[in-house]
Amino acid sequence: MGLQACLLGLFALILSGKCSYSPEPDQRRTLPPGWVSLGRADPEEELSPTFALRQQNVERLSELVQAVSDPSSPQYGKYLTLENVADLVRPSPLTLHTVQKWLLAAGAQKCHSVITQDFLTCWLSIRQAELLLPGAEFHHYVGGPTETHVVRSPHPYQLPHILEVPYVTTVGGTSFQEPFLITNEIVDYISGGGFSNVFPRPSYQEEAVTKFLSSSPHLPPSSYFNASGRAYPDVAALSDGYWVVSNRVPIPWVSGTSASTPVFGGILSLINEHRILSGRPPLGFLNPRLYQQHGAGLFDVTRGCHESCLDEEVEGQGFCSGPGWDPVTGWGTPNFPALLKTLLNP
Ligand SMILES: [Ca+2]
Repeated sequence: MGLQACLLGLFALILSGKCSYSPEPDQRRTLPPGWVSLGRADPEEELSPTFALRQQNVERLSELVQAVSDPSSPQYGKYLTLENVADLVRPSPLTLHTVQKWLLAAGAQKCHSVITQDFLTCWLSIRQAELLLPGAEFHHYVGGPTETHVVRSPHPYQLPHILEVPYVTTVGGTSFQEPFLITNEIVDYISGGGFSNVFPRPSYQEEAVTKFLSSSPHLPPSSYFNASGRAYPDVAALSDGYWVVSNRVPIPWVSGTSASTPVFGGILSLINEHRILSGRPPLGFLNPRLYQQHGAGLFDVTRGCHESCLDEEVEGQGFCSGPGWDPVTGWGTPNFPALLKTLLNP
């Protein structure tokens, strides 16, 4: 009893009318390498899932995010306080009442929220949680570098909430053309990239994506991707051949965009440090600026394709990189001195 467990996978996404209240169709349901199942959870065991509540004024918030992220706007860098955001997005009394009533009726206890009131965490038994979320069946898993214990449902479940997360900068992967030398970067075939089935294309991407779609000589068949969706990645970084040192043990040849993403995040943190030292606000949501600047400060990756479906029609052929933005490496990989220069002001 009282096992601390958390649920991070409670994503209910808007899927253009096809599948309103279920997880994204390509959500991973197989165990990642290094994780093992310990079997089904005891029905009387307790867990504390977190629920995302529908926010208010999301369109207004979107306009404000656009204004503070757009270097040509007088509002650029003038961020809202958490209290300002809370006043704007706090779920309506009806939403709060409906969700609280739904959870309390299921037996949820000791619920607590956050300042914006758009997340609610409650304690439930496994039995209650499985009744609350039709389709769910909770199991114990253990894995990862620190042998973490988690409780997850390997089966999809229904959930009457909506959560939106399109405000992220996504990072693709590259490898060196000659793997044993620091040479030009080309596409790492494992790089993620393509088009969202969930989120429409944001306005800041319009020019870059339209240009790519009209000029790329190697597009997959149009039935294989949603050309009007939010395209990704936005940028890229090396994702091949890292040495990771964990508990003083060096592990060679670590690869993947889980390596390139923190590299790009670290570089942006360094740039933010320079901005703060010179009296500027941090960069905030980068994407509008990134696309307005057409990849200034980044090395354009123009060679290589990533892998796609391994079926007879496309035989693994995904999108290919090319001059300028592409849905494999975005605008390219960081050239730190140049990127710092271009992102330091205003
Ligand atoms: Ca490119």
